[in-house]
Amino acid sequence: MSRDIASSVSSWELLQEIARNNTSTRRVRRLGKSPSTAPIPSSVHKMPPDVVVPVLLYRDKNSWCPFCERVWFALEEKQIPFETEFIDLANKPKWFTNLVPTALVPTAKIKGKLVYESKEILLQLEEHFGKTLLPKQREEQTVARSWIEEAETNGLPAAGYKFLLQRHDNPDEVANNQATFVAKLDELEQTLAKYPGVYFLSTFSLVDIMYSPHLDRLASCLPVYQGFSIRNHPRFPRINAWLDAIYERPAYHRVKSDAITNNLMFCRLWGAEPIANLPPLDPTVSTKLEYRAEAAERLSDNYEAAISDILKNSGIKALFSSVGVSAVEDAIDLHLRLVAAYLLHGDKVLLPWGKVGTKRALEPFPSPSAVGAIALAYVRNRICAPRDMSAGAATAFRAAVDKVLASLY
Ligand SMILES: N[C@@H](CCC(=O)N[C@@H](CS)C(=O)NCC(=O)O)C(=O)O
Repeated sequence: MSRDIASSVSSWELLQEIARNNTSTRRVRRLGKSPSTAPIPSSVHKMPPDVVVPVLLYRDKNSWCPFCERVWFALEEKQIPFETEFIDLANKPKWFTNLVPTALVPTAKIKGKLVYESKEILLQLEEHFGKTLLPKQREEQTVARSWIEEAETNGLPAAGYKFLLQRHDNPDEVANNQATFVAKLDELEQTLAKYPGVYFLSTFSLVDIMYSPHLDRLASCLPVYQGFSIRNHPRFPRINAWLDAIYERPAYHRVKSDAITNNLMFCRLWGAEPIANLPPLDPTVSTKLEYRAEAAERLSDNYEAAISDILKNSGIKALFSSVGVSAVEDAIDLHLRLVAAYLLHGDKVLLPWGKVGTKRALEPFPSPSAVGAIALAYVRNRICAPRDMSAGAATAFRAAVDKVLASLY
């Protein structure tokens, strides 16, 4: 890294100030805890300061559980203020397993009453809070309730995940699983035709919320794990129009994961076998200033936790164990600031430029570029949406990391 670049990159304070002028998104810092930040519900400003928040949501600490996403989606749609308690599912605390008979998330305390099972929580939220997500007309409401049950029992998500996770050494099984899932999608396509408009019923409702986390994950991941695309498939025009409409909802933007998080999670948690590379980053998302500013704000607010995570988990520490950790930390810090600066200023920021085959002097040991390359390659895939930032911001972040990485050698 040339000296002039190192000295020209802004401080974290300045980067944060610029980022905060361009986004109103903020998170709560959770010092020393995992996750190190948590989103602030969009409705929290509605609460008078001395009133107890009416809903406590117990959810997974990766913020990736599709059943928790249903509840979070409804809370955001209904603008209910809530607090979150994160549960480590790999090591559930005793108080949680004593409290909840199923020991599963999501669980909620609604006005002090314990409710578990995502569907039950959604229905209880309807009982207690206005801005209903059930149709007002009685007949349609009866249909809604039966379709909510159906979403639990019709086996569509299970068929989708079975197909997704099917190993490729048995092509007949892959074909069978695909056929079963396609038949389920055909049924869903028919159901979507029953009411006018893009949603299941004549308005957006809990039925949409029951399906959205599962269909979003399956649509993101089946192309990578089975070469099967729901998106733009001519057989499923209504499902595609429905997905487009769900993606348009601001509340869904707050709770959804991006395609990279979804794909990495299936590999990490269930050992799914990819047959294609990770999908490209959508430039219509990664170039949006609001997402770029949010990503820069997240990074500038949380860089200390990011640096310690990189040091601990990327392999850098062992590689550079013979030199003091502070030089390594400085190099990581500099490259993260470069990413934040690029997010905020785009190509007005001069990136390092290549060193391959140049006559420039060799870098000192530890080479800042080598440290930066490892750190950036690690954080690119370490970022998890919406645990660390929104899906849009994560896409902008990954694109900025790619740009800086591509300039290092
Ligand atoms: N039917 C439940 C399913 C919830 C569920 O499976 N949650 C998973 C996380 S995605 C869980 O808590 N897993 C922990 C475990 O199995 O011990 C619901 O709809 O709430």
